[in-house]
Amino acid sequence: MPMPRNAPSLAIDIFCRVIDNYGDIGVCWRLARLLAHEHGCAVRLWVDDLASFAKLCPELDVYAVSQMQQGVAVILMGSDSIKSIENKSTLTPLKLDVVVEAFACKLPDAYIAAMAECDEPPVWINLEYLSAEDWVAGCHKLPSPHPRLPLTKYFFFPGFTPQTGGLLIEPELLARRDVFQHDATAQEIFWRSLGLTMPAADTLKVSLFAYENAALTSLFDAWANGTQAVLCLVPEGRIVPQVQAYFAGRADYQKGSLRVQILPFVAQSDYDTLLWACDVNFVRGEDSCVRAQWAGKPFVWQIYPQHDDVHQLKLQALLDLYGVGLSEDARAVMQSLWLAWNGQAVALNWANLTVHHPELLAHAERWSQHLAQNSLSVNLLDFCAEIGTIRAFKN
Ligand code: TRH
Repeated sequence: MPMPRNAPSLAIDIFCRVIDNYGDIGVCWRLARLLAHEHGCAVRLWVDDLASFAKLCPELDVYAVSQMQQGVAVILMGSDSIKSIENKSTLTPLKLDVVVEAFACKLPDAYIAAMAECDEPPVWINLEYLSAEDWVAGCHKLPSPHPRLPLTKYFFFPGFTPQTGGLLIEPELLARRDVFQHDATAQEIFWRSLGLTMPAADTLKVSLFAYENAALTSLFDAWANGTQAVLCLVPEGRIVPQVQAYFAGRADYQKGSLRVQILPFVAQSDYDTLLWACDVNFVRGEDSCVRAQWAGKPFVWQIYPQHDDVHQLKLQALLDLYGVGLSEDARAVMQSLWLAWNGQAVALNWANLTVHHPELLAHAERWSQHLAQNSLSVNLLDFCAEIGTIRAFKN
């Protein structure tokens, strides 16, 4: 476990309610570790679903009401912990500096009341979902005064431009990625850990983390019928039944040029290596989408579907931003592949991606370097300092 760079300076509570899948806890767990390890904060992560959390952090004790994990205090948000908040014994001794309410998950009423009674109430942040849409810059850092109590909540928006809160990134992440990508021995060890030998240099290696997807058959057909060998690695999850149906009982999961391997879901800190090792990554939701961008490889995003198709606007917004600097042809390839993978009536043309892969690869690397200038954890602590109600600040 990395050690904090300095002694703890800020006490921070993060609240997370798991709505669906792993994105909510994925973002909160990553933020919690960053604040603890890199900024020396004393972090408590309050979460209502330890079973989902344990998929990302296998060492977690799913029966413990409170426990330390990797330098973060993890507290189960259940009746017992709420009672202890009502006694105020949990809140006051820590002299909390910052409270992060992730994705408007709604803090317990007793906790809000206790915050209002503090001599110096903590800075209250609502960490929002990630979007590349233009309106985000205008809403980032907006205050929302509490209707009754002397408290103000601030909206904090992650994003891709300097006018937003940036993205979660660990220091040295890109350097570690580069070392791995230039180290054949480390790569061999990685492939062996999956029970595979290192694929031949001309094999296209793809990771595919996805929800159910109607375009899967076209994609697999394109790979199976193509001339290039494709090794597709599918982390355990919602798309697996479709993969099994595609191979219709063939245990070897091979068809033409395509070979598929299902992988066990790994700890969050290990998922990056899979993305670094592949030539193209299919990702979903929010956090895996960001990690694919740090991998510096071409990626295809399956966005979390929302009602009224509002997610399609978010999808297009990232496509527009990401596409700046690409040739028109390469941009069109990305556009059609992403739209086809997200249920729009567009033909899925894989061959075009292969043609433009070198350009897309160089672009992905540049994009990762560009985004890395804007760290969410640094921005978040700077913002708390700006508000000026806290006593000690980041390192
Ligand atoms: O699981 P998701 O689909 O989560 C979604 C989105 O976050 C969406 O925005 C949100 O509204 C919805 O949930 C409720 O996708 P996401 O965000 O990529 O989260 C997956 C997490 O799982 C991420 O932190 C990476 C991690 N992961 C592992 O730890 N190990 C693995 O093997 C894999 C494949 C992923």
